[in-house]
Amino acid sequence: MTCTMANWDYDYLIKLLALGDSGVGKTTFLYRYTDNKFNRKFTTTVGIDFREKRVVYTGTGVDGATEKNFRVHLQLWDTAGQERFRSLTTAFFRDAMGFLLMFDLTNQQSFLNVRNWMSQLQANAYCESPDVVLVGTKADVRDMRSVHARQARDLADRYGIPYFETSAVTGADVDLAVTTLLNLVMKRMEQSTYGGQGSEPNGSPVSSHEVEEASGRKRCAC
Ligand SMILES: Nc1nc2c(ncn2[C@@H]2O[C@H](COP(=O)(O)OP(=O)(O)OP(=O)(O)O)[C@@H](O)[C@H]2O)c(=O)[nH]1
Ligand SMILES: [Mg+2]
Repeated sequence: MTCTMANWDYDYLIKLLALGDSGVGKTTFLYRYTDNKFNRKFTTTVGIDFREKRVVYTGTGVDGATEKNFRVHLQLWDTAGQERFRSLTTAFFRDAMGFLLMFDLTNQQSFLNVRNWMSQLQANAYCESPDVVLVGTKADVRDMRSVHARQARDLADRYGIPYFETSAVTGADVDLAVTTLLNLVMKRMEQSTYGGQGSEPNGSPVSSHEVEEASGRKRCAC
């Protein structure tokens, strides 16, 4: 059987990366986003992994005014939260264009650690203020919640980044969090393309041959 999506051309290859403590739900979130399914089993990520998805982004054309649809190939890097993989995972920060910084709404410590993850990002990402979306996971587990929405929103405001509360069980706001991050990244790219600098970040338009599948799980050889 031929997978027609595998042969699509695309205009942009966008690399997003999920980070946060072990167990906050990075793998489960990405699985919900790409496959629209929930996985209850906890299998900790070893090192790094990635998933892929094709989406359409509506932006502006060359004149900076006309609306145009761009085919975007999303590469979603899934990092291990465990400390022992830290040097490997932070090495991947440099190549990513946007970040899903996740904590578990039922785990106060994972929220306190957001500051540490942010420092890691500032030290290792493409610039000191990369495009980041803060994500509070497991919003469906209401009775065990230990992080108040206001606390999280205050922190996100301090960093000047959007904040979403998501559930991989119900799918609530999973798409919205990724789409918001994609929009930030694409806006930045449009600015650098049409804003006078004439250069693009490492997400410049690419041809389809670099990608094998439109959706599904891939494992890095590292
Ligand atoms: N109820 C509920 N459980 C969730 C949700 N997201 C993740 N989980 C559960 O939390 C556990 C850990 O999820 P993972 O996605 O494996 O966590 P991770 O952040 O990838 O962990 P590492 O790979 O070790 O960094 C699993 O048992 C998931 O089923 C959610 O939104 N709601
Ligand atoms: Mg994982």
